[in-house]
Amino acid sequence: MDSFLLKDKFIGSMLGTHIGDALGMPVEGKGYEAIEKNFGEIRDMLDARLGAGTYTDDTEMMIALAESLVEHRGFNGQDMAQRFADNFNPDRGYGSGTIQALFMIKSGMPWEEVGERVFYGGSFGNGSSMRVAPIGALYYNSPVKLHEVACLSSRITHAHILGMEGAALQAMAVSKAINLHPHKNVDARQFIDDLIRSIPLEADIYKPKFKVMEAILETPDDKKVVVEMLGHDSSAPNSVPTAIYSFLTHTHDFEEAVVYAVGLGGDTDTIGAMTGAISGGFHGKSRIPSRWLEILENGRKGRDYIEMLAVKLWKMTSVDS
Ligand code: F2R
Ligand code: MG
Ligand code: MG
Repeated sequence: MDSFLLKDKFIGSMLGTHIGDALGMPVEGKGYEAIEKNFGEIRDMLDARLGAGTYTDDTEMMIALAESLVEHRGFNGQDMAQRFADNFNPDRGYGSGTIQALFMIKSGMPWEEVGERVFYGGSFGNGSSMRVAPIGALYYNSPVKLHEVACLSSRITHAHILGMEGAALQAMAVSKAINLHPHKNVDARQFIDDLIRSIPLEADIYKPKFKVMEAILETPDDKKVVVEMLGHDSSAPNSVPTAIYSFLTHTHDFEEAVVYAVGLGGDTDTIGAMTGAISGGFHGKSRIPSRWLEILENGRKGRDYIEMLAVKLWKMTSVDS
């Protein structure tokens, strides 16, 4: 692939996370009917929490994950755990299990021991899936390494098999999107088949979900069916497939994919962030609406900083390959 297209896709995937997160943040927890009734379609970033265009835990954790990959030129568990804890701003809105994990890390517990203590056996929340865009990018041409690092990064806070498989699926979906040419049509069934084949799925939840997804590919407008069949809550099994579906039913346009994801209601910032990561990896930054890029928060660790991290990851792939 052309190196500058690849760079655009790395940036698109990480800024896509920020955009989906910020667009969905003001309506997180609301149902699709309430969103429709009160806002119609959400196409512009609303003022809530820390302001219009600001990010939540989804992007804050993605930044920490990327910082660690860049600093160590790959995975380092103790460093990544420490960066999650150091970046933690409770005002961004974190899940209860992840807060528990971050306090264990802050207390000095080794990273390998933390994840399994959350919910006595590990969390299957989507907190480890929402942050993996940098792994999907860095290992876009190394699926075995991608799988290994996605699972290890999940284990820090989400050691449950469903949490780890969710993170691996989301990272693999980002990498597959990066590998596709943005001007060519995407074969949704092929994408799903490739995805399932790329990840050794032990738990008996994701494969049936992908079968259902194939069956409802033609009916995205029936939000009731989509939400009932795929889910929209903050567990990984009820949100990672939903994000992949949002991308696959709207491959022609980044904006349409993310607006659709947020419109499904429920965990809107996170399903928006994961859809934005996949769709941004497919289209690249250059096909993301400028009005969205311009409104993103841009302080010390904001839009430009995220772009700089994406560029560093892209440079790592050209040096190492
Ligand atoms: N937390 C939020 N949003 C609400 C913020 C409200 C806050 N009061 C505020 O306004 O500031 N969003 C973020 O949380 C989600 C990611 O959650 P994460 O990091 O996975 O957390 P957790 O707690 O580990 O898992 C989420 C829920 O899943 C259920 N669950 C997970 N594992 C379980 C297990 N083994 N047994 C039973 N239940 C389990 C629990 O209900 C967890 O709370 C994202 O939406 C992000 O945006
Ligand atoms: Mg969030
Ligand atoms: Mg959320």
